[in-house]
Amino acid sequence: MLDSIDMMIIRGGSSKGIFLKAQDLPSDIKLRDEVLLSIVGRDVRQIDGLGGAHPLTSKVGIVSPAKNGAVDVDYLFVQVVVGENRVDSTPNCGNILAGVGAFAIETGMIQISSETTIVKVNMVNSNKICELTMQTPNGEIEYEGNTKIDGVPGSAAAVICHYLDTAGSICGSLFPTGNYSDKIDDIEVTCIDNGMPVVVLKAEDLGKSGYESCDVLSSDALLKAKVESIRLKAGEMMGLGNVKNKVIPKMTLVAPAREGGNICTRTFIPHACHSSIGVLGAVSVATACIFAQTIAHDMAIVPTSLNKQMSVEHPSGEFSVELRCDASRGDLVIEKAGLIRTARLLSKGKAYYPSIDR
Ligand code: NQM
Repeated sequence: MLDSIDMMIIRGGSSKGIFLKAQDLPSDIKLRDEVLLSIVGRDVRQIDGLGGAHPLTSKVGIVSPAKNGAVDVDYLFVQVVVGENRVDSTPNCGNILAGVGAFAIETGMIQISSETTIVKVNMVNSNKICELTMQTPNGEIEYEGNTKIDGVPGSAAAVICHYLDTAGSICGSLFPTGNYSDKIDDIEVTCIDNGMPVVVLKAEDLGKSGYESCDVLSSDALLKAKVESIRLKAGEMMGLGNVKNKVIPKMTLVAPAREGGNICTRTFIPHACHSSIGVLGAVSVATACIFAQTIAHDMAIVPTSLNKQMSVEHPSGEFSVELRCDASRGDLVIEKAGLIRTARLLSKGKAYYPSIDR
């Protein structure tokens, strides 16, 4: 017998996810994860589920009215790990987050206020806050618009995202190993967490230019083995424990920008190469660039002003991040990260899945 659950499929930034209300899911986490696996798909093709058989289309956003009155909604991100019949809810996802405002408004959790509506989101994975400004003219959410983002065809209405205080989101501190750089497997790396735990490495240290296509990098077994060996050690050093079955830290190879940006990237998430770069991944890499002692700083172009506009080049274009910094207390502190995404409702209805004993 099949059970069913209300759901929406929403493109958030350059990812696509299934959005569910927390109240419709079992409160027991093991049961909840079984339901998610049955909805999204357990095998490598996700043939018996709604997922797209790729890390960027195998995602779930679970949303509920906020427990804490200072924000509007709580959002838990769950990555369904393609082909491994398991989920990982340790990382956050800034792309799926861009769809949370639409889901909250579409479900009536949030009322539209004026031409624009601000939705304050508590990101449950990291317990950090992001303010989303949604375009809501004429009393309804506007999906169409002129904003283009790399990795998504066409244009759509902007979702303006302001992340507050993301340093140490999962690892507890911005530089979780206590160092600006570390040597792992004889390679200098910077381990950072400004919203997403990321290990930054120079592409040249791995024998790469950093400008290779995603397909070339994803099919380079030797490179992937080297990167994974560093990742497993970095995970322990970043306080994440054994990360073999986790999708964090992400691994970003950097090289000097060559398309007018500030830094060029190729990111493994963590085993496949990302066709662009994740939102919070980009925030973390841009942050690594601005600290003088990291391995990325010398090859990056870093604005001198405290409002730093950083264009992070990636395999399908660039990702612009604005880092608002404060240096008044000596050390550089990043107060806010601003960026623009778009989102679109793709489908509304019910997902069906084989009954799971509650
Ligand atoms: O870093 C991909 C994506 C992401 C996550 C990943 C993301 C983020 O492109 O905030 O958005 O790193 O697995 O959606």
